[in-house]
Amino acid sequence: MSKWVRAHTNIALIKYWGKENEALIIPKNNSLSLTLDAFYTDTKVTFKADLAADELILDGEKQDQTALKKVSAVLDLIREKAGMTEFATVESVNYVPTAAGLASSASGLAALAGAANEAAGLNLSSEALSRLARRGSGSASRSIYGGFVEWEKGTDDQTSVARPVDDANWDIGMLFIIVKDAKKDVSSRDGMRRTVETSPFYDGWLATLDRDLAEMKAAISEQDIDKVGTIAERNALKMHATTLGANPPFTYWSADSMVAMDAVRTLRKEGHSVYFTMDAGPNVKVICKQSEMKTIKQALCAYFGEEQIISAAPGPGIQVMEN
Ligand code: 2P0
Repeated sequence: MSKWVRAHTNIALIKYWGKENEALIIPKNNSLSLTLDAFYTDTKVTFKADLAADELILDGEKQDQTALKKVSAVLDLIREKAGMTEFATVESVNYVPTAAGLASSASGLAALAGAANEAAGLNLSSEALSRLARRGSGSASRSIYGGFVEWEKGTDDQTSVARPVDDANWDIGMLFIIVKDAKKDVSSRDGMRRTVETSPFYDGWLATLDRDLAEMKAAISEQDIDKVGTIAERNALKMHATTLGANPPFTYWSADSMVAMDAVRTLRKEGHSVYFTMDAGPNVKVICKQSEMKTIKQALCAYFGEEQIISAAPGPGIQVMEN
């Protein structure tokens, strides 16, 4: 039966950057993220006998073929499993502050996997949903679960799957700094491919990941925000360094990203537990204690407008909505 399914976004503390297998979206490395409550996507899938192709209606507007590509990749797998041939209407609503410029593929494709499962009546396990979401967008595999989640790279379609690590029910949260000059010249899909193929720094990145991951898991089990933040920050900087070595080189940073990173360093010198991470865009995410979030946000208002800073707490895994 068609039902609305909600999935929240996640931000990686150990980044996914590069694919071992492009067709199956099997990554080069394990990644580890925190699911957050501030941004989410609601999606409903309806299979219809009279459709000649899948259609995606996002925030009330019908999307073009490019946007449909990832969606149909997931729907094709569902049709195959269910032995169905009908195309589907996918209705999706993104709950992301307007013009935030935040990627919604993680929450979007996770919600789609859940909604397609409901519509086809497949009753798939969370693990199967994570695998399915992965085939739409790698980071979506992690948004099936709440709290801290690890996506194990695996070696094939079956073993490349995310699993919950910790419910994050402790004093940790994230502030999103939405920088004004948001631009995205290079999609994450193209960016990671170019980096794997051409950056001499890519092997260096891969070489240090086992250590970062092991230390991150230990820090999470100790609920030590300073260790979590230190490892996340250095991991993000290494990921972004690989893009500078690519040919042609590129960066996701803008001048405002550097202002934000510097502000975080200044606050840290003043004694706060604050650390940053960044993804395939210029926005900066600040890891801090939930109990200190108001103070940190206020301090960041010296550099950015209040409307540019959004607070987030750890969020839940996917949910089937009752109406
Ligand atoms: C992450 N990113 O771990 C990393 C960090 C961006 C930087 O996952 O090609 O949209 O669909 O698998 O999942 C963004 O990449 O890429 C991403 P595809 P995806 O969150």
